[in-house]
Formats: sequence, structure tokens, C-alpha cells
Amino acid sequence: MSYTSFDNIGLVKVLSFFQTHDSEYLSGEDLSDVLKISRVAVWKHIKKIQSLGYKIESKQKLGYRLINNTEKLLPWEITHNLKTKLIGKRVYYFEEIDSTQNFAQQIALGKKEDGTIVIAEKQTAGRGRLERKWTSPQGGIWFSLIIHPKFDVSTSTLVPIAGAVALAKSIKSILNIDVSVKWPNDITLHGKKVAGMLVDASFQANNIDYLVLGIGINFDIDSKKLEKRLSKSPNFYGVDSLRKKGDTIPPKSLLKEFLVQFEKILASLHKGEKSKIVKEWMKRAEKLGKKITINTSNGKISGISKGIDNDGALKLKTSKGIMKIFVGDVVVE
Ligand code: BT5
Repeated sequence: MSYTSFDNIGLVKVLSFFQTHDSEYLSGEDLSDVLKISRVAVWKHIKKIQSLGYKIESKQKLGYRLINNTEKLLPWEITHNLKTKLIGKRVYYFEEIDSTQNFAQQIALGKKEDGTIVIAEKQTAGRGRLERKWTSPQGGIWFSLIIHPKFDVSTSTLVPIAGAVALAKSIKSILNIDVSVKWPNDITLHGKKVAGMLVDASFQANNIDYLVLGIGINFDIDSKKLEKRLSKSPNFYGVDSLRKKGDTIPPKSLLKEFLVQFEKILASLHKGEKSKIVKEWMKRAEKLGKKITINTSNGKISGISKGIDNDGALKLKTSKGIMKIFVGDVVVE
């Protein structure tokens, strides 16, 4: 099943009524009168709402009452009170999809889709960088964000860097966790991967048609199980999950905060504030000043990590001087 932020009007009407009448009993008749929809329609919407993970209790003679909200990242849950101008204002949600990145790319050229996000509860063929796979079980936040930026192609390499900074800040403000960033596009916790990103782009000469930023966040997944499954996969260095047992912060809080933070940092990129963003990234960078080895298409290169330049390229101090690396992975040692 899939849902969007621009249809399901009847369902959202009934749901909002429940949400604004917190834990009050509402009869089917009252709902039908107030919302001007038939009682059958009210009943159908309530059944649907329950199937989406909301807990609605029904009591004879009293009616229905909402007891618990859902954890699903449903479009109307994301757009409700979202404090952005453009980013995340339009949402597509899939219970299951091959890859949100593929769907986002199919719709990216649509005029309305600047700032749109595509979310999935599960992906069956989630993509990593460089043809790798991204495992996406239930409990994660798997989404793609479409943007039509006005800056030129040379700035686009900083988009995943900006995304990582926005995500690290959001994790701190919502979950109070200090994560690190790892070149090129990862977010880590105690050296293990908690989120990864990739960008798909379409360019025309020096203009950007669209960028699709794909982000996978291990919000509440079984990290031990995933580690077992991925231990032989390329570029594996451990998996961690952000929300710990007993923590009740819903995933939508983190996603919404990210959308706000990303809109801010995108505005900063449009103003040309590259070094400000790079500085924010460096503050959280893993292995800065330490010896690392990078796997590149031309083989392995070792040196002291000097962070990144204003294009997002990794700077390595080697015996031959500072080398800049645009594409590669830090080798696990
Ligand atoms: C990435 O690739 O880290 C980019 C991940 C982007 C995923 C998002 S989810 C929404 C959107 N839709 C998509 O189809 N993709 C994007 P890379 O740096 O290449 O890392 C891939 C490697 O990370 C794999 O080879 C595994 O070793 C490891 N891995 C796979 N799934 C993982 C997970 N859930 N958590 C931690 N590590 C994982």
C-alpha cells in the first residue's frame, strides 16, 4: 500500500478529529454529523486508521477513542506542523518498495516535486553507493529527498556533506546522542554505522535538473541481527541503531527535525557558505589527524586525514604531499 500527503482526505479528516479530541469518546453518529460523511464511511475510515497502527478503542454506547498514535511515517504525520517552507511538504509513503531512490528519480522532474520526500517502511532492493546494497528492514527511516537547487554543479558534491551535518545536528537535538561523521557520507556511533547517504543526480551542461538525496537511518533496528547478515558485505564496519530499549521518541520527530535542519543548510549552500558547512562537518569528523587508508579505483592510498575541502574531497597528507580524493571508502582496520 502507498499513501501521499495530498490524498486520503476523508481518512485524515476523521483522524485529525480524533487527534484534536485527545482520549475523548466520539460516537460514530457525532463523527458523521460533524464531518459530514456517512456513518459507513466513518466506520471504514476507523478500520483503516486502526490498520495503520493507531490504537482506537471502541466501547458500546460511548463510541470510539484514540489511545495511541502510530509509529509509521505516514505522510500526514510528517506534514502536520512541519516548520519548513518547501522541504518535506509533499510526501509519498510506501509500506514496501524496491528503493525510494528509484521512485524519487522517476518523479523528480515533475514541477511540484521540489522538496518532495519518498519514504518506505521496508525496501526490498535498497541501494548503497557504488552498486552496493542497503539492507532496509522495518524500524529504520528510509527516505529520498528531491531537490532542484539553484546553485551550479560544482556545489552539488557538498550536498551529502550538508545532509550529514543536518542529520548529526538533528540526532543531537532529538535523541541527545553525539554521533560522528565519516567520509564520504556516513554517520557513526562508537565507530559503527548508524546512517548512510547517497546522491543520484541529473545534470544538463552546468545546470542541475535534480538531485535525489537518499538517506538510510538505523532508527530502531536489531543491530546484532543485521551485523550477522552483513558481516561479509563490502565496506562493512559494524551496525548500530539509534533508539535504545525503553525510549519512546517517535521516528517522525527525528525525520521532521532533519527536514528543518536540511532546509536551513540548503539555504546556506545557496548563499555560498561552503566553508561554514565544511567546518560543521569537521567538528564531528572521525579520525581527523589520524592515519587512514582509502580504497580508490586506483588502489589503496594511506596518509593522515586532514578532513575535507570545500568540494567535499578528502584531504590526505602523504609522503608526496596533500592528496585530494573524490571517490573512495575508508578501509576498515
Ligand atoms: C550507503 O552506501 O551508506 C548509502 C545508503 C543509502 C540508503 C538510502 S535508504 C533510502 C534510499 N533508498 C535507497 O535505495 N538507498 C537510500 P555505502 O556507503 O555504499 O554502504 C553500503 C554498505 O553498508 C553495505 O555494503 C553494507 O556493508 C553496509 N550496510 C548495508 N545496510 C546497512 C545498514 N542498514 N546499516 C549499516 N550498514 C549497512
